[in-house]
Amino acid sequence: MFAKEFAGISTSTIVDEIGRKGYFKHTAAIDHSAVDAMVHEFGPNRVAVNHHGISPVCFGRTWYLNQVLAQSKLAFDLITSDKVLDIGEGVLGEEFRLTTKRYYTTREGARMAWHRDNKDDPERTSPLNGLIFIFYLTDVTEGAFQFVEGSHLFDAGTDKANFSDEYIAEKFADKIITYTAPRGAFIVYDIRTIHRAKPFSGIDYERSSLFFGMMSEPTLSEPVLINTSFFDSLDDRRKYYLGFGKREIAPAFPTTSVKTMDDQNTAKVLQEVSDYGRSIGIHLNKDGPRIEDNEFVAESDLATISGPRPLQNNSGGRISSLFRRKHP
Ligand SMILES: O=C(O)CCC(=O)C(=O)O
Repeated sequence: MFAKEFAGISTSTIVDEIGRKGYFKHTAAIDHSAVDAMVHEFGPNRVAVNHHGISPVCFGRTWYLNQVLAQSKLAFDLITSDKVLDIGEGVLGEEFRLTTKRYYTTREGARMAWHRDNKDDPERTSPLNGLIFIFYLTDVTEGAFQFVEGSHLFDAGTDKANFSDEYIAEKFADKIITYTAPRGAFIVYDIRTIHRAKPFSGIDYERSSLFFGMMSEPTLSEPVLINTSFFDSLDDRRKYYLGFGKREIAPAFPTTSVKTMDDQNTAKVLQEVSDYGRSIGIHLNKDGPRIEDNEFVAESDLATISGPRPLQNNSGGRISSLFRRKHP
């Protein structure tokens, strides 16, 4: 999966550069064929209604799929690769845990504040050691990763983890690096670095990336779901890294609900549900859904549809009647 030239760069070169500069980047870290195959494994970005499996969530103008280790074998192989783990060990020492991971797609209008990642509270940084890896999965011409060079080492005048655009522009304009690069490029940086994804507007463009982080602090991890078909054994280093048998305290990022969907996706979900509803005689009017009189599936038919035990009715027949509506 790693491109030849990148695979040939020694871990010590990468670790030394992170030590000196706070980051290391390479414009051709993974082959385009592996990038495309990974994006295919992640699947399309859409809100899946009543669907078994891992699916993305819509958070404003950004799609997130947090459980990448359950969804993509290539992402699993990359995140648990020797190359990644050796870099982690070189910078953080023998024990470090995967704290966060996500496949995400940023669309026009997405906004992210300048921030540091060494925090367990948006208002305060903490003395945490860690690294973030970002792999670009689309050619990044807009919405690129931006960072303030050297900011992992300096006091930014506040111990807050988030900064306003004005503050950064005023203090550090000459230190901002904007990392536009082709798909397959990557950057790994110290979590104390001040950074953001550059906002963009007025252009129909999407940026997709794989992002994951590791910290020496062992408890700040998000929940990890893994597809067990992706490996047949794991060594102790990987078991620790993935948090086998360990507790985690961070919620899966980002926290979402029906209210975090943008207007377009709310409309799409409503359309999908209302098209289906209409096809079985449920119509939306100004007072809410209206159910036409219709024929219901017999209890015995339901048993064959849903398995040996029909759904239990604990609401006076109304809800289970809905479940039993016959398809036209
Ligand atoms: O994707 C980027 O450019 C930055 C992402 C980031 O900082 C974050 O998700 O916290």
